[in-house]
Amino acid sequence: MSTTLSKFQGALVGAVVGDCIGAIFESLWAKTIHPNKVLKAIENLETDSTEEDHRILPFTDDTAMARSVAKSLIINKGFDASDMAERFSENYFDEPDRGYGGNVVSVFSQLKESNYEDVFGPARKQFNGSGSYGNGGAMRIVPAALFTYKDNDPEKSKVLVTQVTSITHTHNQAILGAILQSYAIDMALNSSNSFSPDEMVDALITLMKMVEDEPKETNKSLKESQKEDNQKWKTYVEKLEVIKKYLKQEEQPTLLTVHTELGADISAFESVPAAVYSFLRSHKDFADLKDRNSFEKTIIYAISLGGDSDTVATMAGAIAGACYGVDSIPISWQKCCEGVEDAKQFAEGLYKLSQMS
Ligand code: F2R
Ligand code: MG
Ligand code: MG
Ligand code: MG
Repeated sequence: MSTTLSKFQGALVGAVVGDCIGAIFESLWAKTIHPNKVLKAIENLETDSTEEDHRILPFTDDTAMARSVAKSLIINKGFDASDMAERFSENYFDEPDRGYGGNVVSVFSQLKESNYEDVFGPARKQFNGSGSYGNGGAMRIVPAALFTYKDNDPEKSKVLVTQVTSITHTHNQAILGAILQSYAIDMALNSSNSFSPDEMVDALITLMKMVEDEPKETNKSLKESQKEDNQKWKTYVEKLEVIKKYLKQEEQPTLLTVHTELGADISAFESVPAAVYSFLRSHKDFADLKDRNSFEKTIIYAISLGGDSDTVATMAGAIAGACYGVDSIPISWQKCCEGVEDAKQFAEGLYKLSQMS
């Protein structure tokens, strides 16, 4: 298999296993989860996978929406807003119990009512016009990152990510979070296993500085909305600077420090940086996880941060899988997660498109 195809499959399968395994813990909304507890659940899964009638962990909304993004991009060979909106909405009405966010479901209803003609209107109207700042855009963005990989152009990537996200999420924090997640996946696709975490975070800071400094035409600006929300953090760049500081420390911060400073909740601003850090931090050693590879460490660490564990793990898994390739994802995990084979097919479809001129 070509390295690029392995990385495409790694990104999509990594996202699926992060979602399915992370979802075991999502409903706890814990501040942190002891890594031994996560490891125990994973060991049970690994033992279980040897049984013929082993259990299958269901995927949640994170994967359901990523599948729609992948299918729509592949079938249309590009972005078709109405088609993607219809897939999101129809999928939700077919399987409403996948654990969707509390408010995004009203966007699906309004999209259906408009017969997918007013594609961006319903999302814009959310939360009195400020749009959703949830991580629902970032959690599903991996197929868009794979689609724009061949262009090697952050500007093109940003445009597609903004379009795909804005069908449901128009708040700047949601869009910028999806852009950061997409840039991290793209860098991982372009990295070897021996990449430098310090250099990667510097490169992300450079890219996000450019994006965050741009004047915003639609919606409220990030600064305005944050003034209203009275949030402690101003920009994604500041969060990336915190990650840079962590990586330089001899001892990495505690889970609680990371949970508190970077966040691990349902907002994009308080979850995408945690996913990026989970990936970068797992390039280093963990005292208790010596026999686990960097992909496995990424997932275990991301879930241990607690909070929105399926979503932090799906985003971290996408980045790690894009870096280390599909062979880094244990077969036992792949066997136990719903939607892995489909993810491989979507990766092939996106890979074929990336090979066309
Ligand atoms: N929601 C969950 N998990 C809980 C499962 C509940 C489920 N009904 C069940 O028990 O079966 N997980 C999923 O939601 C996250 C992604 O959410 P998304 O797509 O961003 O949803 P939404 O509704 O747009 O936003 C989520 C909540 O964030 C708050 N919020 C967003 N923007 C806001 C704003 N501008 N002002 C105030 N609040 C805002 C609201 O509370 C929204 O309901 C992922 O974790 C996914 O796994
Ligand atoms: Mg979910
Ligand atoms: Mg590139
Ligand atoms: Mg979640």
